[in-house]
Amino acid sequence: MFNKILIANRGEIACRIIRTAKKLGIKTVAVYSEADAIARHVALADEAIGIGPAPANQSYLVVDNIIEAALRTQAQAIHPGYGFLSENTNLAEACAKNNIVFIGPPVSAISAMGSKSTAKQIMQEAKVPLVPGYHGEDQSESLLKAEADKIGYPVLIKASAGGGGKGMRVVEASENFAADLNAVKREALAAFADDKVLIEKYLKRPRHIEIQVFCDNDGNAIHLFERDCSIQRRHQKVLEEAPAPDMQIERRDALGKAAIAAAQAINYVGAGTVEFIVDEDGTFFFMEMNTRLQVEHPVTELITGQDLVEWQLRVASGEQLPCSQSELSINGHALEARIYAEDPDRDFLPATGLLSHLRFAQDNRHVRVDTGVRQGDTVSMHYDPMIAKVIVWDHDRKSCLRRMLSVLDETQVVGVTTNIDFLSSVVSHPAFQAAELDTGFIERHHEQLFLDNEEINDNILALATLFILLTRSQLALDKADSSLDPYSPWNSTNAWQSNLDSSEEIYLAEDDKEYQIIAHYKKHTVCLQIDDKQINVNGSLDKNGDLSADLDGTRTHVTVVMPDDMLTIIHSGNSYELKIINKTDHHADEDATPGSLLSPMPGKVIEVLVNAGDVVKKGTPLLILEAMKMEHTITAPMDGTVTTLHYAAGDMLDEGVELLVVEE
Ligand code: MV4
Repeated sequence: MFNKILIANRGEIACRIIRTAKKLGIKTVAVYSEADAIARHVALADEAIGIGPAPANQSYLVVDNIIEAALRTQAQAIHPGYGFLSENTNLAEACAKNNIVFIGPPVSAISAMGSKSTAKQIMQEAKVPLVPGYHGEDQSESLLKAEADKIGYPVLIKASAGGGGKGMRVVEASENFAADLNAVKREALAAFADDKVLIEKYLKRPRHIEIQVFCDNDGNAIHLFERDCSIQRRHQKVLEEAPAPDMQIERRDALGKAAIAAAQAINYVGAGTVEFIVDEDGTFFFMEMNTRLQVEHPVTELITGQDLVEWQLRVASGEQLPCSQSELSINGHALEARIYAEDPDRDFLPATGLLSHLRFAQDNRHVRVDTGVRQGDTVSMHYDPMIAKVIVWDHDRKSCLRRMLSVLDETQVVGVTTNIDFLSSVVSHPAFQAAELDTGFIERHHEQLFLDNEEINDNILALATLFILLTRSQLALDKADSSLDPYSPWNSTNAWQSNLDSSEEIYLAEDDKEYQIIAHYKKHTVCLQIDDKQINVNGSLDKNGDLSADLDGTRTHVTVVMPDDMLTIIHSGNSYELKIINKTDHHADEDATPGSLLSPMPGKVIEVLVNAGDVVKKGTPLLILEAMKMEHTITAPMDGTVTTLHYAAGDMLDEGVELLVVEE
């Protein structure tokens, strides 16, 4: 086994790998960009080496910098995690040249799976089932069209070099074939500099089922069952579970055998995932093989009781697989939810910002939270916006889902918008509960999954006001001299007494809606008047800032975070944001220039689609922005003329800057 390894990654996966290394007594070296100097993965590692500026292509993606860090610290092996250089043959080759072990498969296996059509060719020879289709060398339009006609419509045209859903088009009928083919070729050439395509029968409601495989250097190969990853949005997985609901034993066995055949066809070594699409009748077809450890590996760990990173380290150091196929079995059910900094109501626009408050459920036998951030860290525009993976285990699927909902309710993030409520909507949806899973789930149930946020109600206003009054009287008490108070400093009765028989007005605002609350101080409580309703309130603040409140005799417990004049109340999974309005120096926000379009996030301008002077219609695409692997199109808010353009393709921008102006 190694004495010291370097982790060529960041975030939760770097932390995850360090955890197992520590367990095995292996020293760890972290690498970090300038944006990550005080990141959690750096703090957890034994040593850490800076490898360059924040943009990944100047740090985490620079092979030479990673190799140099490993040589300098005398790390014997490099674990690439997922993403970044994990499926990059240059890193694997550079490792070999420098006598460092690459914790991953052989270069030949990575290359073999890099092209979709090569992969399909190999799998066909290995008798792994493929979607009926064409993946040959002849790319003439007439031949491709003849193949499509033979398969029968609808067909799917895929870019051979594609991935992650880029460069794909469904052709509904023969007469559309030529136009769709040209569109895919154009996209593929622009995105991958390679316009080779393949054609497949289009499956209407496929499930995404993948098999975890593991191979060692002695030719042993086993599988660790399946994961169902059908719940995706824009080809990004959102929820993953194991085992797949309703999986028959015979089918699992057949999938496992096919996955092992796929791995052995390319002389695989280490952890790999073979992805299949499964038709409505259960027929399965090879899709692609991922030659790395996957984000969703924890669900497999929870149902098998194995540590896959430990397996990777053992196999990479030359040991045989830790157990045989017959020693593995499925125990219970596991579900993973990916918590992202993003806004589901704005088409999952990535969000950035300071995590001013962050609280996760406690890890235990049923709950595991894998994260790379702590309270006070920043989600920046430079990397993937995933905040954490929440993974739960229970004896059966129903209990597992119930537990996930309660763990999501306990997850508190203030400072950046997240998908937590959206995840809860998916998990509680009757179709998800009934395991009606396929890759179109989110689109099909769109209406019900994007319910409006909970409305602010009188109780929330009362809780906010109570928190403000208690915090303020606490500050006054602290000032007065806490040593004079023999009782708890949070004793609220004392606080009220100084204000006996007086009243005051508190103003709170949500967006442009303003609320007035009048607080009448009584001997032991405060009576809050909100419109014509009265609520008697009392309560106290805990050490961690949580509020225990009594509203007309009903006790509730909420978390309140108040950096400056923004107040966030987190109450059983819902959070409410209110601004505290100071009436004495209140200025109306200055109106932005009409027609001025602001950048919704920090990012890079990919393309400017209009020129100054162009006449545009409401909804005309004007400019394409990219941040954190996602593209966003800015469209005209009304009919008008483009008068000012501030940026060109390639420019980097901050959030909130004026991009261009459209005048009526
Ligand atoms: C398909 C398909 C239907 N029929 N192939 C999307 C990403 C790429 N890796 C494969 N994908 C698909 N291939 C045939 N013949 C539907 C998809 C697909 C999909 C697959 C897995 C997970 C999510 C998906 C979302 C949309 C479409």
